[in-house]
Amino acid sequence: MEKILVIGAAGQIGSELTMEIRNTYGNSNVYATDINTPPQDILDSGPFQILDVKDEKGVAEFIQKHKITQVYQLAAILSGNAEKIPVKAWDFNMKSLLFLLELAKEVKLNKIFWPSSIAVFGPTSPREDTPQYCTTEPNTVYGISKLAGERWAEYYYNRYGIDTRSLRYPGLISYKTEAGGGTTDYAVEIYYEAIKQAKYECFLSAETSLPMMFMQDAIKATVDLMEAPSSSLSVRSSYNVAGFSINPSQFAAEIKNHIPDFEISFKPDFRQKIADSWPASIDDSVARRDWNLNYKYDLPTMTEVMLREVGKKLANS
Ligand code: NAD
Ligand code: AKB
Repeated sequence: MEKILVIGAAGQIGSELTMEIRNTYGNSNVYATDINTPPQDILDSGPFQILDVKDEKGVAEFIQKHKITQVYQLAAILSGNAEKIPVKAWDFNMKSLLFLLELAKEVKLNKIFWPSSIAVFGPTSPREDTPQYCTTEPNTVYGISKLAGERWAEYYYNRYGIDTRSLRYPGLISYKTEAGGGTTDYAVEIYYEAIKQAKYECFLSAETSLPMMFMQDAIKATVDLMEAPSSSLSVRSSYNVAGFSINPSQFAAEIKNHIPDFEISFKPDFRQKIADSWPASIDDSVARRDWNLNYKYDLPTMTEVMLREVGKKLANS
């Protein structure tokens, strides 16, 4: 019987991933933790505890007390926020992974999931169809920490046999929980502002293409990777996952199909430089080959769901 710990369960990914894993493994076997309170469905459906990942002793005790066999470590400082506090962000993003990898040597964890990002790529990586293996010279502190994390995850797999699994998520778009301080957050905000006031001022320029993915597809990819037999995984750093490539003008055009008077304007800020250093599109062929990565949503199907669900949420708030 697997006992699963989710660290960062109140966040954009954690709030949805926790519920999905509970459906598979049973509510009482999935322990949600965070320093913030998660959505009501997580509180109602299974165990939740306030737990700070920086409290290494507390996390170690929790893992031993509940006989945890798998950990999803989602807490991190994302790209936009990290640029404001570079050294703190490096420290947080690294320590929260490394101590867990060290702990896994002592307490036998069957699997660890830790997300990486398209931020591991930089201005010297190919910008279109960025391959699984290519030059990775990120110039953001977030990207540097994700790249180092990938190297450590692979190192612990090779040296100690710890079953580490990871995805390089693109920008994730969802309606349940707000985005957490990244460069791709505009792709979530745009739906809220479209419904609230039929206009949006975008912090990236009109033609800035980035890879994006609807949360449902990201959750499915995560679960599929975690369920895949260990022997089929050729990548222990982190797998490229692509989603679809899209820019703010294209988002606006699609939203206009539903809200004809929607207007977008552009006022690029410090996040433009981050976006310019990232891939516009990703080659995910290695993940497709190894564990059959696939997606259901594109821009039109995702937009339909986003406008409907964000609309309901705003109407009830
Ligand atoms: P988020 O900021 O929405 O969620 C992170 C959660 O961690 C929050 O609920 C926060 O309260 C919690 N947290 C913060 N400090 C903590 C601490 N000290 N102890 C315990 N919990 C703490 O982030 P997210 O978007 O859900 O991202 C989760 C992971 O996925 C991160 O590693 C991020 O880098 C990665 N990722 C996210 C995206 C995306 O588009 N959302 C893309 C690529 C990679
Ligand atoms: C961010 O913008 O920081 C994240 C990511 C792509 O890692 N959404």
